[in-house]
Amino acid sequence: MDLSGALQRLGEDDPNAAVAKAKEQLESLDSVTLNIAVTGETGAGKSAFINAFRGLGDDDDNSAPTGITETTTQITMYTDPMKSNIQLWDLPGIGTPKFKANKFLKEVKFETYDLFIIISSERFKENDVILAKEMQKKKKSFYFVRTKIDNDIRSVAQKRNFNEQQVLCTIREDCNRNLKEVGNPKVFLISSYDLGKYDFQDLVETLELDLSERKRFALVQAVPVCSLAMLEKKKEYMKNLIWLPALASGLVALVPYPGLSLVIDKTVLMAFLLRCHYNLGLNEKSLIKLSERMDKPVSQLQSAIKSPLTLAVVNTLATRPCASMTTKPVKSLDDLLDSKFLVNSFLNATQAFKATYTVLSGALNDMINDMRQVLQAAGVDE
Ligand SMILES: Nc1nc2c(ncn2[C@@H]2O[C@H](COP(=O)(O)OP(=O)(O)O)[C@@H](O)[C@H]2O)c(=O)[nH]1
Ligand SMILES: [Mg+2]
Repeated sequence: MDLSGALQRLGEDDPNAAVAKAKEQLESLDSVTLNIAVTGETGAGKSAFINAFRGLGDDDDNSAPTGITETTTQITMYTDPMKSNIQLWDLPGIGTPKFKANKFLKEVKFETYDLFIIISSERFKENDVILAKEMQKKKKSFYFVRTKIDNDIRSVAQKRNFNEQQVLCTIREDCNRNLKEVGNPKVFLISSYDLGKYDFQDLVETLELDLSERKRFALVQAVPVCSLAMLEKKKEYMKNLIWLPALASGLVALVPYPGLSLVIDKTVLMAFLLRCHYNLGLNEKSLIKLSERMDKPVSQLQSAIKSPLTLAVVNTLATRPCASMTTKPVKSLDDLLDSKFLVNSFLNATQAFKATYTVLSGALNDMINDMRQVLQAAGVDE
């Protein structure tokens, strides 16, 4: 995209106004909230699903307590400290004494949520059907998730003639049989302990289609990078965003004083790169989670990060130096960006936009490639 394309996209002729608008849009990305309600019987796997969605394990700080004896009787909201605009609500099941079926939706204030996820670890029951029908009446979006699929697979994996696809197909049919009254909805098969497998990607893609553009972005930004396919999805979203920081960083550039050449506002670029790095799961905390989940040393994952740019970003944020970085000095992000812009000032806004856009595209590609290597080093998708 070039400058005129970016201006067109914003619907703004005046470059100065466009820069301000681009900044505003960048900031507003995080102001849209997405409220996801998760309900189902006690023990169905609601809390584990919420933790997985937030990229947490069940034993992490701030994770939702899980376990057979851990009955959710209160509505609890969970969020990610870095993405607090995504709110996951752990709702008690419809059948618990506190929430009678017919009053359930009213009592949980159903208008609060963008969508409901109805979870079961077995067949869907009468309560699930009653709830879904109530939501249909109220034109509320809901999705059925059949969880703990890993258990189902494990229990039959030793059998002769084991065929995973066939097992999944049988579970799906079994679920559908009980949901006929709701009009044969799609059932998503999931393991909260391995979102990279089964239907999690499909669930995210289905939610995407049903959400508004801004909520869709919030969703994709929030989900953990659990597979190469999810990484590709995130890449598309981030790529489509580059024109915004490229434009917004021109604040200084586009209000030149006579005799003063144009400069680029690096703080905007850095903020964008840090956002990408976090969304792609390259941050320290995500890498540690991934290493635990895949049972690989975190140093092995960290040493898969090779590009100077990603290393600079990681280093800017790291609370302690990474093993892979102790051997060679890492350039600071600031210096690195300076070296990417061969000239520090530009004669016109079109040039400045083009240069910034190119630098950001390259940086995003570097980070994507690094994360791909990290996933491979972790053994994801094998
Ligand atoms: N194997 C496996 N166990 C799960 C999964 N989801 C939940 N569990 C287990 O099922 C039990 C109940 O889960 P929990 O999330 O506490 O259910 P909740 O009462 O609906 O919140 C816990 O012991 C979890 O560890 C899953 O996807 N796979
Ligand atoms: Mg629970």
